[in-house]
Amino acid sequence: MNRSRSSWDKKAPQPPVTRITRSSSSQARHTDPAETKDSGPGIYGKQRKKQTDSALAQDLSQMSVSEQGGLPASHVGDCSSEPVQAGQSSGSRSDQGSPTTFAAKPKSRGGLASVARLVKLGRCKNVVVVAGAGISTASGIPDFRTPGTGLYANLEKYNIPYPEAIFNIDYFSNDPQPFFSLAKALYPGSHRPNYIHFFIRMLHHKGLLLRMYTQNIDGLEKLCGIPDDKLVEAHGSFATASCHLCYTPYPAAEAKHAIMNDNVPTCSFCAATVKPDVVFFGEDLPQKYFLHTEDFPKADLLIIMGTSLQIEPFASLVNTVRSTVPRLLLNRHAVGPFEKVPLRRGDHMELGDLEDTVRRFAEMLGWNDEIEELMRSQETLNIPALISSPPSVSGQTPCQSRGVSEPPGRMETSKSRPGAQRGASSGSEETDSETDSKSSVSSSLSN
Ligand code: CNA
Repeated sequence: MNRSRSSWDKKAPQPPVTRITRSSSSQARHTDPAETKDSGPGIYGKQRKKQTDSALAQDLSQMSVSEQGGLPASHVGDCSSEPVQAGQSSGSRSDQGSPTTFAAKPKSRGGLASVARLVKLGRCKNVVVVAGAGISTASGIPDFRTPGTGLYANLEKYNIPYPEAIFNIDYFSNDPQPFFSLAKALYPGSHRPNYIHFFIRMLHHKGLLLRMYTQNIDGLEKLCGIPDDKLVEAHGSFATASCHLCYTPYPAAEAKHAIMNDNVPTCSFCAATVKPDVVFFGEDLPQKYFLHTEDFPKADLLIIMGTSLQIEPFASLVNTVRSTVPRLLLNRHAVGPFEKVPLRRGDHMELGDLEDTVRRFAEMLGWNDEIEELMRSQETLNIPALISSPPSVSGQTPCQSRGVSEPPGRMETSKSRPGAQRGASSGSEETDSETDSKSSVSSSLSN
């Protein structure tokens, strides 16, 4: 049994949280913190029911049932100015027999303009962005759950018993090949940040971004220049790698080299399989994730973009801003608390294609030209690779290094301790040198 799962199973309340594992969110999806009393040890230190991977499997099958009954996502996406049909929303619970069933339709209330007005009035100076795979589909990276194009709909080639097995740490321990096959497609290097990433970078440039919390593992936030101190990669990234068993760090470039060449990188300390520090189900979230306890109470605007809010504990973050704080959902369909009717006072959503929506938002804010200029200047630069080429170690491939002793210091990392920090410091992979949010966009990019 892995260490995370065992802590999840405990019935007794836990001491103040020091570590959190990734899980699906079938129970907490619609709940505010105050409503989670019956749930087991979780981010609020209250009892939370055990979450299993099969719960996610159930969610996924329920979702496909609901999608059959509704419009395809592409059609829903055409209705950006229309109220979303609860039964048409691929993420809606209303047609899934869920206890949280809503007869009425969540309404889009011209929220984009209202929020743009607040920003222009200077009322939003601590903006928190919560993002998911939907911000990167415009870069050509499929998300998980979009019917037809999402990774979960296209997993036949990985030969796995159920979709989320690909991110299950126990499954990986037994057979890393399915994840490594997927990793080859996801490894940073072949995709570029898109308009949405640069919009968030512009929020930072304007001095308004308190923090971006992303579930994405594609590294595009960093590539577009969002500085590390403004970014929480809650589900890790490919920028570092380590042994999945003893957590001994492993050179990320060598891990990439091995995986891209269909080899299995192995730990030089215990010979177990090395994996990129992407957070699997049942694994700890990075220590940096806990910044949310400071950030969310401070936020004066929350923007939620391109996520189905299905993965806990990340999904519940959106319920932790103050009740007076406006929340703006930009997505193809209503998700999480935005499926409730009526919407919470101060909640706004704009449904449709995310890139189109963000462009309109940027135009309302008068930022479009600056973003375009930023993107143009970025195009002329060679985007630095987050993971550099592996150093040549006397012709050895990483796989051949099995059994080679490491310097003793290599074991002295936080990762070798239970509940230790995972990926909190992204260390040498940093690309960002922008520390002054007011600095010139072009000059910071040319550095
Ligand atoms: P998800 O569950 O696939 O949800 C994505 C959401 O974005 C859905 O609600 C979509 O409808 C919406 N969406 C997708 N494309 C668009 C678009 N063009 N316009 C508007 N809305 C759109 O993915 P989540 O991020 O919610 O789930 C979390 C998982 C996904 C994390 O653990 C990630 O590691 C994982 N993931 C990441 C990537 C990446 O790094 N790019 C890719 C695939 C999966």
